[in-house]
Amino acid sequence: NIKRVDHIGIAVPNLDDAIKFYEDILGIKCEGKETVVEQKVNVAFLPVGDTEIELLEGTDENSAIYKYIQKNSGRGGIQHIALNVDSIESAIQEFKDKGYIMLDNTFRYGAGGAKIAFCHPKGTYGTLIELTER
Ligand code: CMX
Repeated sequence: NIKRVDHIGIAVPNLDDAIKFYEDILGIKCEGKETVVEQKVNVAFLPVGDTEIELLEGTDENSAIYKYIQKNSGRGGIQHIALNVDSIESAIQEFKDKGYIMLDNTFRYGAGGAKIAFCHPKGTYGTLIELTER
């Protein structure tokens, strides 16, 4: 029951610098910012068609985003792809039944109040996949 790519999560060292690049060079407007305390991220939303680019800056050194950027020579890059599902609870159960390693056994609330759950990149050919229900 995956309907579309909900968003692409891009880790950046500095949120405002990255927003400036997307707005001034690519002409994609930032339509909001939010801090998600539980995920230790500052997020900027840049809608493109029926999907969104999500720029992510870590709020401290324990943030998954901060670690990801450290591993990528300080530059950042695509950190995750989020897929939109009808029911996150049934999607989590279905993935687990099929033997996938879920990082979240129950959903959490992420940016924009969406219900989210992550699949470990080891079981997904190297891409961190986020399931999202809006
Ligand atoms: N995409 C693909 N592979 C990744 C990855 C990513 N984003 N992050 C880490 N990995 C790989 C590492 O390269 C490593 O591979 P090797 O063992 O082959 O070297 C492996 O996964 C384990 O990495 P690690 O450094 O030991 O583990 P981390 O402590 O960095 O944790 C992960 C990795 C995915 C478990 C962690 O980032 C996580 O729990 N992510 C889910 C939450 C999250 O990403 N939140 C930020 C976004 C929040 C939001 O969108 O609101």
